[in-house]
Amino acid sequence: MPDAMVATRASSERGTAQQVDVAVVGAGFAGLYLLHRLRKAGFNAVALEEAGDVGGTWYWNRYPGARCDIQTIDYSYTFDPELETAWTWSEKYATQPEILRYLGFVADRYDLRKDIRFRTKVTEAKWDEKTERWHLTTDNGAPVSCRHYIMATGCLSAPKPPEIDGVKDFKGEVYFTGRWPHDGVDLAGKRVAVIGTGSSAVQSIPLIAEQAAHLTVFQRTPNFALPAHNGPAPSDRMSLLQSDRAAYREQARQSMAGVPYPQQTVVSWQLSDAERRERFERAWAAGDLVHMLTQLWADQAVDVDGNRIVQDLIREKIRSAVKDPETAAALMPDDHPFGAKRPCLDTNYYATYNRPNVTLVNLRKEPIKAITAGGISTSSRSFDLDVIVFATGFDAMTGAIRAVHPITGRGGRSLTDVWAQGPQSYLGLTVEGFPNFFMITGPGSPSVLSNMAVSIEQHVDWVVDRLAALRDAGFTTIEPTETAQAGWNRHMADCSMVTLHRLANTWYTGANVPGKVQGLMPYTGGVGPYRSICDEVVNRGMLGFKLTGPGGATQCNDGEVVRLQPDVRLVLNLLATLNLPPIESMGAQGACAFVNEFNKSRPAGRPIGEIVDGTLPGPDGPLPYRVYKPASSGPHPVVVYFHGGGWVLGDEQSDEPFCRDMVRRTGMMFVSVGYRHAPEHRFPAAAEDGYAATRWIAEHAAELGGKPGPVLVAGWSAGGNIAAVTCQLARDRGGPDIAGQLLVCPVTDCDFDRPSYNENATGYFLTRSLMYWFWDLYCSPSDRADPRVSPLRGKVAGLPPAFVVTCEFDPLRDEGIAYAEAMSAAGVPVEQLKARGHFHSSFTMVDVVITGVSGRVQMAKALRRFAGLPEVSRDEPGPGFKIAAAAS
Ligand code: N01
Repeated sequence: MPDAMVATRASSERGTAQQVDVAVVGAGFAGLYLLHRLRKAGFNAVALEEAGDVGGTWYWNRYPGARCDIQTIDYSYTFDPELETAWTWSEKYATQPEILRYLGFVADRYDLRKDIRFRTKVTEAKWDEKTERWHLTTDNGAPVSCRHYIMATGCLSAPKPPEIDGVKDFKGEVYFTGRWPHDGVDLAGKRVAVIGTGSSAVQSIPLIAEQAAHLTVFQRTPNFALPAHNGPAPSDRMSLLQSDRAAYREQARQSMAGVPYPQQTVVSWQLSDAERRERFERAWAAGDLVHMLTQLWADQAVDVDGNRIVQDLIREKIRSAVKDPETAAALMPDDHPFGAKRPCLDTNYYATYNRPNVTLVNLRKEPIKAITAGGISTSSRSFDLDVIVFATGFDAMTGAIRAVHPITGRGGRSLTDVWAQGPQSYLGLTVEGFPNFFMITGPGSPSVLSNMAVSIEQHVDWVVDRLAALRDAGFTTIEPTETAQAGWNRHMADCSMVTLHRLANTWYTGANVPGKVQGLMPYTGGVGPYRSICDEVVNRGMLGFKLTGPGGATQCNDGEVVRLQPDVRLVLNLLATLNLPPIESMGAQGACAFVNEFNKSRPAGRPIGEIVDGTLPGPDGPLPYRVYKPASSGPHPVVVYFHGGGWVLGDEQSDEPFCRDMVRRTGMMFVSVGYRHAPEHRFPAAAEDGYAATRWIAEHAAELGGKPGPVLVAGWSAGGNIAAVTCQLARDRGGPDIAGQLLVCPVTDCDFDRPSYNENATGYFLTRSLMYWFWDLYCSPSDRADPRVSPLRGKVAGLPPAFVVTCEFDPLRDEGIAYAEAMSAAGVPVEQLKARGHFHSSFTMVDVVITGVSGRVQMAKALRRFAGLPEVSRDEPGPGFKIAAAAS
C-alpha cells in the first residue's frame, strides 16, 4: 500500500484505539512472517513500522556494497515451498536492493501491507492489568490496544550515536551506514573518511575508495575479513538444496549456526600442518563465513589453541594481500579469537589499501582527538575532509528493544529498569513481569550468532503456536516465572563458557557502547539445541510459564528447562538417540569391548612430552602401567593415577585424554596403573594392587623419570575409590609418603540410599543399576563395609590433603561429598568442587565436555599446591590478556 494511503487510514483512526489481538513492531524479515502466521492462525494483527516500507534492516542499510553475508539460498524464508521456487536469487550473496525486492515480493504475495502501518513509531507501551491488554501510543495515527505485543525490531536497528567530540562542528557531509540516504550519495572527487572497520565498513570501503578522491579509514580495532568470492550460487550448495530441499532445510534447523553444515569431529592436533592448511585454503576459496567458522576443525571455536591456528593463517593472507608491511600489520587482528567478534565478508577489502588514494589511520597509535569544522584531528595529525561516514555500529540487541520506547509491564515495572544490569529473559523470547510480551530474536536467543532467517522462522512459529494454544485452552495471559528466567540466565552463562565469544570486546557483549552493561547477549548454545529446548518447554507442559484465564483459571508449571551444562545435555541427548542397551546387560566381556569401541570415537588426547609403557610387580603378578610425561624438562613430581570403570572396565590407557590433559595443566608426570579387574579378580584385588603399585612407583620414581619424594594419587570413579583407599593403606602400613589426593567422582561407600542414588538413578549414563552390577561383580555383600572398598567406613584422620570433585547429576555425588566432609571433620585439609550441571563423566570427556575445563584447571591447581609447585603465572592485562587467561 502506498505510504499516503497508510497515513490517511492511520489519521482517520486517530483518537480511538485500534483494537487487535496482536501488535507487532517492525516489518522486516520477522515482522512479515509474523503477520502471515498470525493471520493464518486466525489472529487479527497489525504491524507498526517506522520506515516507509517493508524491509527492516534492509530498508535502512543502503550503504555502497551492502549485501547479505550468509549465502542467499540459506538466507531466505522456507515456510512455503512454493515461495521458495517462485523466487530465484541472482547471486551467491544478494545485494541490499535485491533482498529488499524479495521482502517486497513476499509482502505482496501474502498481501501483508494491508496490515502494516508505515511511518508509525510506537512511543510508549503499557500493560493494563485490568483489561489484560497492552496499550500502545504511536507518533502517527491511532493508539493500539492489543492482547499480545511482539517485538520484531531486529537486533541491529538502533545506530550507535557518534561518541566523538565535535561532530556538530563539521561543515562537510555526515552519513551513517545504518541510515544511508535512499537516493545514494555522490562521493566522486571528495575527501572521505570512514570511521570503523566492522562489516558495514569492510563492505563499503572498497566501493567508496573507487569513487572518492581520497579515502581515509580510521580503524580502532582490526577485524578478520574473508573474501566473499561472490558470483552465482555455488553449484555444490545448489545441488544439495535441489536434490532434497526439505532435508537441506531441516539440517539447517538442527545445525549449530542455522546453515546446513555438518559438525566437525576432528580436532586440530589430530591434523598435520599440511592437512590443516589444505582445509583452510579450501575454506578461504569457498568464500563462506559459516564454512570458515565451523568446518576447519572441531576445536576452532571452543579452544584458544585450536583458534590461534586459524588466526595465524588469516594473518598470513592479510600480510600477502597488503603491500605496505606497516599497513598490513595494522590490519591484523591480535586481540580476539577468530569468530569471537563478528568476522566480515569482503570483496577486495585488503587490496584496497594498496590504492594510492587510501590511507589507514591506526587509532590505537593515534587516537582521534576531535572532529573539527574541516576534518578529523588525531593525536599526531589533521585530515581535511569533505565527508565523514560513520560505520560505527549499533546499540545492538537491547538497544533495538529498550531504547525504542518505554515499555511498562506488570505493577508499573519498566523494562529499562529490569534490564539495568543486562537483559533478563526466558528463552530470549519472554520477560518475567511482562505478560503477553514477546521478542523475536531477542537477547538470550541464538539470533545474531545464527542464520537470522532460520532463527526468525523458529521464533515466529513457536510464538504463534503458543498464542494459538493459549487461546484454544481459554487462557488470556502468559508470562515466564522468576525461577525459569533465573535458570535461563544461568544456562546462558554456562553456554558462554563453551565458546570463545566471551573473550572479545564486541557488540555481542555490549562493549562497543560506552557505559553499557557488559555480558554476552546472544545465546551461544547453537540453533538446533536451542530449538530442542523450546520444544522441550512445550512438551513438558509449558515449563516455566504461568498462564491465566477468566475466573481465576491458572496453570503454572514452574521450573528450569535446562539444569545440565549445555555440552553435557548434548552428550546425554546423543547417547539417548543411540538407544544403547544397558551396559550391565552386555556381560563383563561385552561391556569391556563396548567401552573400548566407544573410546575410539572420542578425541585423542593432546600432545605431551612422552608416553612410556611398562610393567611393575603387583601382589599377584605383573601390572601394566603407562607413564605420561610433560614436554618440559624434568624431573617432575609423580601422580599415581587409577582409571575409572567400576573395578570391571577400562585399563591404564582408558583415561588417556584425561591424563594427558592433566599432565599439560599440572606440568607433572602421571603414572596410570592397570590394576586387576573383577569379575576374575574380586575384592580386595584392585585395592591391594593400587596400594602396591603406589608403593613401587614411589620407590622407583627416579627410574621412571620422575622426582623422588612423596607421590600424589588421583583417580576417577572406581579409580577414585582406589586412590582414597591407597591413602588410608599408606597411612596404616608405613608409607609411601603421599602429598595429596585428587578424587574425581569417587566411590566411597556401599550405601545406596543417599538421595543422589535416587535422584540420578537413570538418565545420566552411570545408572544405579550399573553401579549395583559393578558392586556385585567386585565385592560380596559381606565384604562391602571393609574400608578397602568403602573408605568412608574407615578411619579418615591423618590422610593427605584432598581435592574432592563431585557432580550434581551423578549417583555417586552424595557419597563423595560425605567423604570430603568426613575427612574435613577429622582435620584433613579438604577442598571440594561440587560441579553444577555436570554428570559422572564430565571431567574425563576431555575436548567433548568443554565446560569441564574450569574444573580441571582447579584440579591441576590443587595438585600443584599439594606438590609444593608455584601457581602457573598469567600474563599481565593487555591485548590478548583474556585469551591468555582462558588458555590456562
Ligand atoms: O558495526 P560494528 P557494523 N571511534 O559494531 C568502530 C551486521 N552486518 O555496522 O571494534 C572509532 O561491527 C568499531 O571499533 P571497535 C553484522 O552482524 C551484517 O559494521 O569497537 N571507531 C568497529 O570497527 C555486523 O557485525 C552485514 O574498536 C569506532 C566499527 O566502528 C553488525 O551488523 C553487513 C567508534 C563498528 O563495527 C554490525 O556491523 C553489515 C569510535 N567512537 C553489518 N565506535 C551483512 O552483510 C565504533 N567504532 C549481512
